[in-house]
Parts: sequence; structure tokens; C-alpha cells
Amino acid sequence: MSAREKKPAIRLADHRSGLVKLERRLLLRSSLSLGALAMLSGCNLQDNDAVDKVLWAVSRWNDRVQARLFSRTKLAPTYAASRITQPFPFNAFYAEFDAPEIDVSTWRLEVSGLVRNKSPWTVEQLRALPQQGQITRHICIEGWSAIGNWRGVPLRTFLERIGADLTAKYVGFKCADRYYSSLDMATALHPQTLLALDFGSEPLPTPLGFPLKLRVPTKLGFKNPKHIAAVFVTNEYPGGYWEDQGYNWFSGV
Ligand SMILES: Nc1nc2c(c(=O)[nH]1)N[C@H]1C(S)=C(S)[C@@H](COP(=O)(O)O)O[C@H]1N2
Ligand SMILES: [Mo]
Repeated sequence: MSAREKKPAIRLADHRSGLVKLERRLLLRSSLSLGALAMLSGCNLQDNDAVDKVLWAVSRWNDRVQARLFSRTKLAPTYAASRITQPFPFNAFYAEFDAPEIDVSTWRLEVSGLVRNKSPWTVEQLRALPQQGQITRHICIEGWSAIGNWRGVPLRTFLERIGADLTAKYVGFKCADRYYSSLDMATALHPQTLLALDFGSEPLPTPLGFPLKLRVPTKLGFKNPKHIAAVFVTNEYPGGYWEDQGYNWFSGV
């Protein structure tokens, strides 16, 4: 499968391998078999829709377990500058030459949902907030990883500044290219979760998410939205571009 023809982890046609993996997990984790799960859920495993519902329910249950195991203080590994991957790879659901060209003079970060101050932000205003750098490893679910050097505003600082309800469940992101994703609040407040403006000592290059991307080293790559256009705080599950096609939503690393 080429990088351009990405497929979601769970498709109707892929159920057989999905079920084999699920069976193995059930046995390992809870000594429950797939047959027993089918009995419990009243689900006939020949019926794709019913199988799909069970797999989605298991994935959402998995989200809740992962959220409980997530440590608010445990840091993702950081690396020496000599380890930075050059050139840093590009990935998206389209080819590199289709990455959105954004005019920074008109770009604004829109803010909505459970926040006190919904004023939009310019890049300059974001740069005036405290900045923090990190050299961390980006891990893509497709089987590659790369070390990069990002710098920007801790998302926690930004959420505090806009008067976000920090007891809300989710922070969602909408991007200039139709991509979208979301985080649990604990991950949004994690000290290494950044609204990144720079890569190395330069503004993010276009393919890597200019002018703003989320850098969250405690999550898989697809939960690092690039070209962010809007941030919102909500208690309603926002999903994501790949998450809605079957990738596990929590996807911690
Ligand atoms: N806006 C947007 N953000 C995105 C994507 C995308 O297609 N569009 N792809 C995701 C995936 S699957 C990966 S692996 C990383 C790739 O980031 P990079 O191009 O900086 O390596 O971006 C993530 N964020
Ligand atoms: Mo990815």
C-alpha cells in the first residue's frame, strides 16, 4: 500500500483480521472469547453491521481505559538536536503539492465553544504568548517515525488565556484542508502539548502545517493536525478525520 492510498484500520472488508486481533486481545486481557462477547452483545458475527457496532464499542471502551491510564505528568522522550530527522517527512491524505497555501496576513485562529473569550487570534498575538520548544519523535500509524524540533505556545497556556472550561471533556481542531481531530482535556493540558508555530528556528514550512499545527508527542501522528483554522472546547465527542474511519480515537503512544 503506498503512502497516498491510506486505508482506515477497520473496514467492513477487513473484519476478519480485525476480529482475529480482537479475539487475541480479549483472551489476553480478560480471558473472554469472541464467542462469549458475541453472546454478551447478542451479536451475530456473520452480520457486518453488527460486527462493526461491536468493534466500535470496543474501541470506545478502549478510549476510556487508555484515558484512565494516561499520566498527566509522564513526559514523552526528548532527543538531542543531532538526532533530528532531515529532511523531515511529509504526510497527509493528499500529495505534498496540494498542501494549503495560507496567507498569514488574513489568517486568524477561530475560537469557539466553552470559552470566555472567543476573539480570533493572529500569528503575532500567538507569538506574544510564552513559547516552548521540544525535540520529540512523531510516530505515524503507517509504520514510520521521525524526530523533529517544534516550538510554540503550550496549549494549556492558550486554553487558560481564552478562559476555556478546563473541566470540559474535549478540545477539537478544524484545519484549512478539511482535516479535523480532537483531544481529551487531560492530553490538551499535558505540558508537552503545543500549538506549534516553528519548525527548527523557522516558521513551519507549508507542508509541515503553516502557520499553526498541534504538536502532541503523547499521541500518534494523525492526532497532530496541521494548518489549524479553529479550536473549540466541548463536551460532545468531536471525532476526527481518521478517527471517524476507524482509527482508535485516544491513540496514545
Ligand atoms: N491538516 C492535516 N493535518 C494532518 C494530516 C492531514 O492530512 N491534514 N495528516 C496527519 C498524519 S496521518 C500525519 S502522520 C502527520 C504528518 O505530519 P508531517 O507532514 O509534519 O510529517 O500529520 C497529521 N496531521
Ligand atoms: Mo500518520
